[in-house]
This record gives sequence, structure tokens and C-alpha cells, in this order.
Amino acid sequence: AERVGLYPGTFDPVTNGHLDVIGRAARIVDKLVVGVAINIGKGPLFPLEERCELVRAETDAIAARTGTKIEVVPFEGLLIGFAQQCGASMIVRGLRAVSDFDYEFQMAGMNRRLDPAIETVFLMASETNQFISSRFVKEIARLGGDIASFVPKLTLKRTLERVRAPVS
Ligand code: COD
Repeated sequence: AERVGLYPGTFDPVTNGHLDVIGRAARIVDKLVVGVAINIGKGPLFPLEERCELVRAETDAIAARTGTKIEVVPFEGLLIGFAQQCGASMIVRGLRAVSDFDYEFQMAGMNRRLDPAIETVFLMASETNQFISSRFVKEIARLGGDIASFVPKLTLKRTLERVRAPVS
């Protein structure tokens, strides 16, 4: 049977850290769904559609390189329900520092209670990409720092446009 993995996140915006995890996940599943959460709570910088567009722009090359199908799909509501809908047998999450652990540990535990058949799998990015976070990318861009080595090209362009846009 086809092994389907779901990599969920906010991707506001997608970074080289996310892409690193996607590349690794693509090597262990037959099909990878990248689930882009609406996540109003986080007050995203990018609207949902644009976050999806930016992820899509980068995943074609990964799909070609690994031979894995990659679908970028927006979702709303409960993650585990979306995972079931996708036919996913695993949820992929990335781990950076110990600081991610507590949140990820609780999330994996809760999701296991909700559906014991879906396994959460943690992947680490390479040393170069390990420390990158969407939150700091946005903060550095706002403060005029150079984010070129943290995000892919299109994301770089769009992020600079957004942080430079006058506040309306
Ligand atoms: N290296 C490795 N991993 C990384 C890196 C990096 N440099 N950067 C990010 N990651 C990992 C993150 O740790 C995370 O695992 C993933 O990539 C996505 O990151 P984000 O920040 O884009 O996404 P999150 O963490 O905001 O996503 C949270 C969800 C939207 C998945 C979560 O809130 C959710 O499931 N919402 C739906 C409602 C729900 O079901 N809630 C109950 C959950 S138990």
C-alpha cells in the first residue's frame, strides 16, 4: 500500500528549515501532503493562499529529485481529522532545539490519543538549517537584516515586499 505522510505547519513563510524537513520526509514516504494550517491564532503575515503558493513553488524540485508525490493542501480545524482525510499513516514534525520538545511532545501525545493508528515522526534539519524559524525570519526582515540564507528566493522577495509595505 502507498505510504502517505502529512507534514503540517503554519509556514508563515516557508523557510529552508521546512524545506530541509520536506526533503527528508519525501525519502521515507510514497506521497507527502504538506498541510498548511489557517492558524488565525498566530496572526500570520501571509494570507493562507500565498503561504501555499510559496511552499508549492519550492516543492516541485524536491518531488522531481526524490520521485515522491508532494501535494500542498490548506486545512482548517483538527489536524488528526485532516490526517485521516489524507489517508496518512504518519504525521511528520521537525525538531529544532530542546525548546520545541515540550510542545511537540504534548501534541504528539494528544494526537496519539485521538488516533493511535497515526504515528508522529520527528526529523531534524541539517546543521545549516537547524536554527531557522519563520518567526525570526520575519523579525530580522522587519529590522532590516539579511534573510537571504534562511529562505528560498521567492519567499525572500515576498517577505521583503511585505515588511516594506506601508502599514494600512
Ligand atoms: N528545523 C527543523 N524543523 C523545523 C524548522 C527547522 N529549522 N523550522 C520549522 N520546523 C518544524 C517545526 O518544528 C514544526 O514541526 C514544523 O516544522 C512546522 O513549523 P511551523 O512553525 O510552520 O508550524 P506550527 O508548529 O505552527 O504548526 C502547528 C499546527 C498548525 C500543525 C498545529 O497548531 C495544529 O495541529 N493545528 C490544528 C488544530 C489542532 O489539531 N490542534 C490540536 C493539536 S494536538
